[in-house]
Amino acid sequence: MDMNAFSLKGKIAWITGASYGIGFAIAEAYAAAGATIVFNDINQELVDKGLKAYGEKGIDAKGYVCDVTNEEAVQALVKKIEEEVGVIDILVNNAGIIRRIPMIEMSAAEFRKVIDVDLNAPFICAKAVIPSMISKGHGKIINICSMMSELGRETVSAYAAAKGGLKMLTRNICSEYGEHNIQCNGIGPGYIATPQTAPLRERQADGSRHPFDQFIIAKTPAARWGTPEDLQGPAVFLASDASNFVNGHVLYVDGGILAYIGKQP
Ligand code: NAP
Ligand code: GCO
Repeated sequence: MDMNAFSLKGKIAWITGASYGIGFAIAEAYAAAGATIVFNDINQELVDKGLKAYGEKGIDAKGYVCDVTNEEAVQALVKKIEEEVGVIDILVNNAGIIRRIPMIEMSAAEFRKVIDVDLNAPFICAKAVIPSMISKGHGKIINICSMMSELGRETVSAYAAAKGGLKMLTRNICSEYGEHNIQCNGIGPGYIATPQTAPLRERQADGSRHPFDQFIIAKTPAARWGTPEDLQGPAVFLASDASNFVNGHVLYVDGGILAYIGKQP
């Protein structure tokens, strides 16, 4: 086998919401594999934060302000990227939000906001890049799914509905555009230590671990939270030619959570 199949040399990768966290880690890995990095975030402050962070890693990333829920803005951004950088070969739909609210206390507006960012926006961004991928004869779309693409839990109804939908959007893009040599797959991270999960890991007043932290440790065979770096290898694989016959799949990178009933208390 030619191990260059795992290289991203000469490829342009757009990772949404990638100023920090999982998106940043994936972009860092893609740069190491040879890709040109393009990212966006919701405001200039975050984009500047990202540009500084990429620069400190020696990565010449291109950063843009764009709200991925705004189809007009996304269409304009893709056109600008194609003019300034080139045609996008790899799209990672990473931008996301979560609102942890019991369903009967959640407003419809709050529910819609989560669906808008976590499901509608991946549709909008994929729709914006697919035509040029078809013209170019290849493309990779990677949707960042979740344990909640498979499981529910209290207070995350909107997020689970969105991430479950994102799994099916992944399968549908595969179905509709696979004949154009476009592969659309998902990554389903387990519980990863990022700002998004920080509230679930906060130390208690007495210095003990957060109950949810202890719960996740007991539910994970690896007996630890994941790190954004744990996602880098799977993300490079799904963006590379090494996965050209992998399509419509969600690769769970969860330390074994989905396979495990959990350690007896
Ligand atoms: P994060 O810390 O919340 O980062 C998400 C990024 O997306 C932030 O920079 C955020 O900006 C940005 N964003 C939010 N709304 C946006 C919009 N409308 N337009 C553009 N950018 C927007 O999340 P993370 O933990 O790195 O997770 C990244 C992805 O992985 C998300 O899709 C999340 O659902 C998923 N995920 C996370 C975990 C985990 O355990 N951390 C596990 C499974 C899946 P702001 O900072 O302004 O919000
Ligand atoms: C939560 C967490 C999870 C993680 C991730 C798990 O409140 O349960 O935020 O949803 O973010 O999605 O895969």
